[in-house]
Amino acid sequence: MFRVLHLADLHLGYRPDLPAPVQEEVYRERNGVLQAAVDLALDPRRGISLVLIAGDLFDNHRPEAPLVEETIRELGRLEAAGIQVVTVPGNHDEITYNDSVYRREANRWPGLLVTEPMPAKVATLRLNGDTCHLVAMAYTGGVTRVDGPLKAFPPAEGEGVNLAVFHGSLDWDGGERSLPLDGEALSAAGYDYIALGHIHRGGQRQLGRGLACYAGMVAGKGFADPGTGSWTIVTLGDGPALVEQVAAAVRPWRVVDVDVTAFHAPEELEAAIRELIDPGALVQVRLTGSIAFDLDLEGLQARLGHLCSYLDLVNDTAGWAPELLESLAAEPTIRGLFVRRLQEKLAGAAGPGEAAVIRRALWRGLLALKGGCGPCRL
Ligand SMILES: [Mn+2]
Repeated sequence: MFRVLHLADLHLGYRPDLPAPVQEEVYRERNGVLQAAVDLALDPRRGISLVLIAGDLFDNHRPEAPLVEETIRELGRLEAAGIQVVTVPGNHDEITYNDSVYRREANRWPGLLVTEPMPAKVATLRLNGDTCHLVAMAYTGGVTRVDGPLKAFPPAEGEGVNLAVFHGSLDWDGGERSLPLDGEALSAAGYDYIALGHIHRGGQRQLGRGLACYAGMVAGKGFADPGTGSWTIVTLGDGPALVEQVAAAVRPWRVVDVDVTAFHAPEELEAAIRELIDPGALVQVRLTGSIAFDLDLEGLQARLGHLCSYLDLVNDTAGWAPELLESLAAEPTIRGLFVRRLQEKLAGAAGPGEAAVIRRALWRGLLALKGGCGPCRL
């Protein structure tokens, strides 16, 4: 029996889309994820004997020199401690290019660097007394033969544990730039565990007698790609593969939707947002529904922004509440006339695009008529 730390999609070197100085902070923290992984693998209580990196270790094929040095140093710590390490290039850090980090540093890359352009047996390892056969490949543009999902996988060996490592997609829809893998062919090959990279949210699937698993990206890249916040540790060699997720100390990216329809005053909304802000996190609050009061996003940002690492307030509301518009339309004032005119236009709008423009005009116009709002905040 042996244990594996399955890593994928660390995307070292990625700069998140954040304002300075929080961008620099998050960038440094994300790059520290490899060191944290190595510390975890070196912890004797974890009993790890193999570390797999299933692609996209770096965010691009030519990472900055200091980051490359740091990475080689970290992987070298594993090697020095007798822990095997296998690196498979991905699609962000593709080996195809002449100046790819994996071509330039191949001679001193710690452990096994996979360079075979098609699925191949790359090693037989002894891990904690067990024999482990390893199949892997490195997608190489112009060399890897791929015209649809890949099917040519070498069959598993009869004795020992059979492991495969790929950076690719089991559910390829033809649109995305990735290595497509055929699930049935992988089932038929008979591997015990298929360590995958590419799908950042992670996930598992039974394939024949084996288990295919996306480790997922540990530390997030942004609100739309928030990361899993956990490490993937696999126990093999004694029955079916057993996957454990262990919490990682990374800064979370959180998205929360707040329906503003329920609130009657700005103070109520502000109190509700204050309640749901997670202090250590990068937080996006998406406001939805319809609004019964003047929404002052700048004011909210100024008063609440310091409560977390970063606060992104997004106005996804449909506009003013219908009851409010009805009462405004009934006013014998210029504002009443304005609302009535725009409501007529809205009723005759040619399509959703035009309706959205009219709602925006209504929004801006009403704020301007209230006076003092200056250039619209919306
Ligand atoms: Mn990736």
